[in-house]
Amino acid sequence: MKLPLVHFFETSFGRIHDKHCIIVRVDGGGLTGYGECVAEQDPYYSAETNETAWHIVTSFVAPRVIGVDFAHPRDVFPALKAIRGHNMAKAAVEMAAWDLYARLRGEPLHAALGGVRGRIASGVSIGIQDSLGDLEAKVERELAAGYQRIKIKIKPGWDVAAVETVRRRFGSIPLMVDANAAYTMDTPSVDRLKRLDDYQLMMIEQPLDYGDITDHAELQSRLTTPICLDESITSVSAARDAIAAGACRIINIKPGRMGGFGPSLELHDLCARRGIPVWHGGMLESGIGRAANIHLASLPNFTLPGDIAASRRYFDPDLIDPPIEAAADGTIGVPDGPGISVSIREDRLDRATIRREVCEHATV
Ligand code: OSB
Ligand code: MG
Repeated sequence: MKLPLVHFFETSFGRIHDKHCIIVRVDGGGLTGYGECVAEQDPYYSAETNETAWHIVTSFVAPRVIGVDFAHPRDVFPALKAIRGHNMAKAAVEMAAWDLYARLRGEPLHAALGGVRGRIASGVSIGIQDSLGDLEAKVERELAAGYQRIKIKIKPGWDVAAVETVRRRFGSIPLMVDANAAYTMDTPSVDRLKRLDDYQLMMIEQPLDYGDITDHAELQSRLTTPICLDESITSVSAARDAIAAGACRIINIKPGRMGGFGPSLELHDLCARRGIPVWHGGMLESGIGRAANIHLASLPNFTLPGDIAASRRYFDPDLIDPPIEAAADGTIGVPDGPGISVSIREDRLDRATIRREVCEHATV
């Protein structure tokens, strides 16, 4: 799919104006499940792209799931073990399997996942802007809409002044920053991050490169602000190692990055046992992926507001109708219909589609 974004989104990786994604549909037992692949056009946030995900899903994931009986969707991720990496490709199919499973049982996805709350706390992620004035205007708008925390994207040169501007204008609001791996352990870089300690941020998300667990641990020992890892946490064992090393005090869970809901549930439980709070990340999902995320975010250890916000911040119209809305108190309701529980507008899906492929059970 290619969907125009309501506003451009800029991170330390660059600026995008359209969201490209793959929507996976799985048919079984007379019903259909949907999953959204969160890979991007460029291999910057992760090594995967939409092209690699297309290749992996059609050539390697599909033959391992089509016509196979699974007792539970938890069994899908382990069945893909021979395929190394490519978590986003795997997750798109695995999450569609969870949706299908919940629909076949006639229950909402949150029930299948073990959710415990009827509303989730919503925050927003504000990209790098053209000016500090634009940033102030954006923050003002999101606070007025009721969102419970503000995250701003940072990079060297758009960091201390941006945080200073927001703090001076809006006071002690719940505020955090996301560097998307833009900093290093060089002295000037660490000095910039250390200056952020003066602003009572809730956390600094992924300051260093995705593989640098040891460096994150060293950095955390020098900062009072908690470090939250995003890009680095691509498996339960990566999380175990990061926590043991003291590389983070908070973790953000994105099921796409983990390979699906199965490994995300394991990560959620691991963090709960280790006293690590989690929140649900976002990847500019359409209403289909966004709905799936809402169900996962209803689990008990999602104690911090996440990056799941209203559809209208991203797409107008969204692929679903009605769109996802946030209430004035900055919460989003967890829907109670079968599966992900949103109605997909097939006409909009068709209009946004730029490529389609049907994979079927090989008849020998
Ligand atoms: O690092 O959390 C991130 C978007 C695309 C890729 C990576 C990230 C993000 C966001 C946006 O921060 C979260 C959202 O609003 O969906
Ligand atoms: Mg992030």
